[in-house]
Amino acid sequence: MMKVRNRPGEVAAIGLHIGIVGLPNAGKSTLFNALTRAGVPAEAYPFCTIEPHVGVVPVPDPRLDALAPVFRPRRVTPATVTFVDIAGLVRGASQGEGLGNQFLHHIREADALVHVVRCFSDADVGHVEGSVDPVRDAEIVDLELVLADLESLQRQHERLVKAARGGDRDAALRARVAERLLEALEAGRPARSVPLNTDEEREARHLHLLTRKPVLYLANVDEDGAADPEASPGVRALREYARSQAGGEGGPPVLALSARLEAELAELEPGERVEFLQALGLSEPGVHRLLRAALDLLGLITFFTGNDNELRAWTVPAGTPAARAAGVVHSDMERGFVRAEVIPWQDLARAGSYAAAREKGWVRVEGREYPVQDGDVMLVRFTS
Ligand SMILES: Nc1nc2c(ncn2[C@@H]2O[C@H](COP(=O)(O)OP(=O)(O)OP(=O)(O)O)[C@@H](O)[C@H]2O)c(=O)[nH]1
Ligand SMILES: [Mg+2]
Repeated sequence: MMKVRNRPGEVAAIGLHIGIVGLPNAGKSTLFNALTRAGVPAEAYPFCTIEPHVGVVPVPDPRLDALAPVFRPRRVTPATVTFVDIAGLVRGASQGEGLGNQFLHHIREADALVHVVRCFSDADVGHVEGSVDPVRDAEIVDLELVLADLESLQRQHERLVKAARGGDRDAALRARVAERLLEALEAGRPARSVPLNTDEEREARHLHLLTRKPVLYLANVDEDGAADPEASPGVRALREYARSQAGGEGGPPVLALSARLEAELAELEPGERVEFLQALGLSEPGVHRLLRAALDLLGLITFFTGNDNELRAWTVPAGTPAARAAGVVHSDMERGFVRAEVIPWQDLARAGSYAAAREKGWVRVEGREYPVQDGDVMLVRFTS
């Protein structure tokens, strides 16, 4: 599977890969279905999902609609996010309880995690812990991830110390980073809570820790609470819990939606969907918010390329220089990069055509080091 390297210095590939985690019956498969409409069975019994299901989801982007009349392209290609629906995890998963080991294997490959937390109350849907308590549930899953990292990092640390004694300088730095991360994990805190500089971060990346991956808590609320999820005490408690992980300020984002409602919405025709949303007092499907939040979570921005054949959205880490961004489109474009002609999407949409935009002086010429901005439309001049 293609991976995004979430750093300006590294090559970004096309899709990013998000693992959906949470307790059994939290609504992971239901959310996955809403995202992908793949029709994965979502049943009211635990461990319905045994093999991970992978779905590539286009990111709806109104900016593409605004740009389409400029290019009148044969096809429009949105950015995509790949979701992986994973079997539920229970207490003791890090020790191999439930489907623990398989579960952990699948999330090691993810670039980020969406942690689904049950906030809905439904007597027909069983709860492995016997009651609905979002913060307790989130803590169970988070603790299993910390324990899994602890075990893996202790093993890696031993090896690194040996290698460092043998004179391996890189191993020595990595071992020092591992020690700082171990300290946090031993205190029950996720590895992401440890601030690292760029060099240390590179070393940490090689340790493949689950709790160093960016995470978003997805509060799965009751259908009738979907219009005003902030009113739900569970959602408020979950926000408090997320904030507390960063010492009261910031912390992982929390997003609320009703997975079941979203899955129902996904079944409707576009026209019906708009009516249904209006009737519910919602301006857009919650999964659209989730997709945008997923891009944010990985620090990704979107830029556009267009001609009469294809109008396309691309995602790269914020701060990516123009030449490297061009390389995401085609490696020849990076190798032979001469310059980029850049215009913000609103300006191009307003001008109506490249020619008109050029006449107005709205198209800028940028060099290889120009950091691409979210919403830029880029025309790359290159020699092949
Ligand atoms: N009332 C209500 N029920 C929901 C909601 N989301 C999911 N459910 C129900 O909860 C049950 C379990 O949902 P799944 O999506 O299969 O849960 P899961 O997290 O994938 O579970 P495992 O695969 O066993 O880990 C199903 O019967 C869903 O219909 C919701 O927002 N409201
Ligand atoms: Mg499932």
